[in-house]
Amino acid sequence: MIIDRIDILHLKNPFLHPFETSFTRFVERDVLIIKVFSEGLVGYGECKAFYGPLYNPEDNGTCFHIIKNIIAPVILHQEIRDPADYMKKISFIRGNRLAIAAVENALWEIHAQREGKSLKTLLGGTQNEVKVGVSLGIEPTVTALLGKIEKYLAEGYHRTKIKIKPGWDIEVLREIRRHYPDITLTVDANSDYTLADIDLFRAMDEFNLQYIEQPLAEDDIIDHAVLQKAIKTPICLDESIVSYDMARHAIELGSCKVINIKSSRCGGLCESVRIHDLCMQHNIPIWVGGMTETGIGRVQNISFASLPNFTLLAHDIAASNRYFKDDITIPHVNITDRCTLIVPDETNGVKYEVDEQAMERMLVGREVIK
Ligand code: OSB
Ligand code: MG
Repeated sequence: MIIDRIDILHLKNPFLHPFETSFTRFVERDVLIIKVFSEGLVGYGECKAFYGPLYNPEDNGTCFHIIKNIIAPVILHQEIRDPADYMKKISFIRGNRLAIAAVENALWEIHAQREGKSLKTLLGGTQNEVKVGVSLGIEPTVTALLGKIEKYLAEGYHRTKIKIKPGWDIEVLREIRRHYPDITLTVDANSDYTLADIDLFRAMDEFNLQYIEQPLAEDDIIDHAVLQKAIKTPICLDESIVSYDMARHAIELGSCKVINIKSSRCGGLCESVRIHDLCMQHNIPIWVGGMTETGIGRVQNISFASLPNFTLLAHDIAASNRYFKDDITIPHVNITDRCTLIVPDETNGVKYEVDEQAMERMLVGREVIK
């Protein structure tokens, strides 16, 4: 495929309700959509960065710079055989994986159109349907959080994850378990604790959590290994797993028993399929994480979640209406009555298209690179 043009669309899609984590309170999805043009075909990739470097070191500003000034000059008007060839051509770039992944995801879409195959088939997906869980933000009161839990349990979500931060943890869990002793429950700390909190995590063992997600620093796998040895509850790493090698090191060190794979965080789907395969060899359960993405990213996550080792755990790929009134795919991402998502493939007729008009409604800026 010859790359003719790359547009970077800056959109803002308001959240139905604010989403609060240990690192910020989101009120909208402020996002870059990468639109790649190639010989009459178009592919879209969602850049998963946020308005600031809050979750990992990148943000929309750094991604815009890397895509416009570093990646585009290397691939524009060049022949790119496939996404793997793209990864080779930009392999001189250190870090900046969200930016690399945004373009990689768009190239996968063009590649799929050229091959006449679904993304699921190209990635080696085997499942027709995947299970979803919900991620719930920090609320002003425990009562408000219990109301949210009730709402999403009624919709059938297979796992409830709550965001925690110092001061919003043990007591909240105690209240949740008093009301819901048996639900599948997890917590996500987004790196807000240190090894000094080891007793607090020991105390969490009594709540029968499926896993504790990213308790310690985003760039740490040493302290996580110490913590994992001190507690019974499995640690699930999110932020720390940025590559195949980090996953390999974390598994070797015993830093976690579960991994959440976000293809964006790991520089794209090529690298993420390798991490999937590695975890399968080591019996490490995995699930697909989310970044409150728009429909474009959500649909690509569904295809990735169809790979064979994604069986045990529910994914953070909620329905569009978990976060948004408006979305940029037709149809919006909707869950089935079993709270699953059907994976688009060549045979089942499930198809999502990008809603250009919806993108125009949300547009706050456009950069055309050619
Ligand atoms: O840590 O998994 C996370 C949202 C934004 C940034 C980081 C995370 C999250 C979520 C939401 O937990 C997952 C989703 O529903 O998209
Ligand atoms: Mg997380």
